[in-house]
Amino acid sequence: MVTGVAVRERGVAVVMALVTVALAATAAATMLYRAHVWARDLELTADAAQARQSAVAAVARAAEALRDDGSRTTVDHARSAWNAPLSPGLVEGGVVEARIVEQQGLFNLNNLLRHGSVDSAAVARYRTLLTLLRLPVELADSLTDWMDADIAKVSRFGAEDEDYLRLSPPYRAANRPLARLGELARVKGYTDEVVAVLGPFVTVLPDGTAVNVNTAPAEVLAAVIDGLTLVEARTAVAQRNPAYYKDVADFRARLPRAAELKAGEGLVTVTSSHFRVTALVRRNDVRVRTEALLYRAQRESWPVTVAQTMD
Ligand SMILES: [Ca+2]
Repeated sequence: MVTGVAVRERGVAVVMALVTVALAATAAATMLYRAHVWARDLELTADAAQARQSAVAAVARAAEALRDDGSRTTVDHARSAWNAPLSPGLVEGGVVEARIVEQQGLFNLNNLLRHGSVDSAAVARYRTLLTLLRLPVELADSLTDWMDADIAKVSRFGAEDEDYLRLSPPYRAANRPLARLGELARVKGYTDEVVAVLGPFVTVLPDGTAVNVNTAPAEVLAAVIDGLTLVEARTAVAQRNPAYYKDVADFRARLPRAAELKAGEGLVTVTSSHFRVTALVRRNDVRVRTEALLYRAQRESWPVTVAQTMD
């Protein structure tokens, strides 16, 4: 005869067994899930590692393209072989979009210093560029102060430690050449709006670089060549396509009012030594973006990586 107590005990036992089974199932599921997540993490780690390798390979491929073109040609212009996208699928292990962006058509902000001292002629050219871009010329003062070694303001529009230390969080002026374009955001007056207008015309390279007249926008040409108007600079830009400037003498000869205008010695060139390489690698769910500044010392030499970021 089965008593009520026995039924209850059996019932409890059944429930316990069910709970145990359920717990075991949950534990198994959890372990499976963890194993899955772990495997996924491993996959992601492997994808990320391979994507980074592909990004490094893309930069090496760009360096090779620059060396190849440099050893075959004597001039750099918009239709140079390096100015084509490096085709996707070039590098194993994912989709790669890579591109070489020539830098010497741009106004090098580090030219404001020459061997560590302020180059007032270069600052004047920068003011011209700011004017042509309809930006406040006072931006030249705050950038000069940011870069010059001293802590005395060049004008009331400048800014040094005393100004930046009042900010929250406080920081100091760099008092050295710019390390990267993004640094402008720390300089007085360089708002997002200003940088959006200025950015396409400027670059950050080691000091003392000349502007490539075959790649520079009209605004940059008009800024670096004393007396050249923006309209004349636009004509100079139109003239180089399809017939690029073969050398500086060719450029000078084809300038309007050639006799009056001085394309200063060392200020302009028809070749480029500095190139930025951007590469985006996609591999499954992983994305890796790299940007490298390459310096080609001689045309036939292998470019060296001056700076590189990867994220
Ligand atoms: Ca300073």
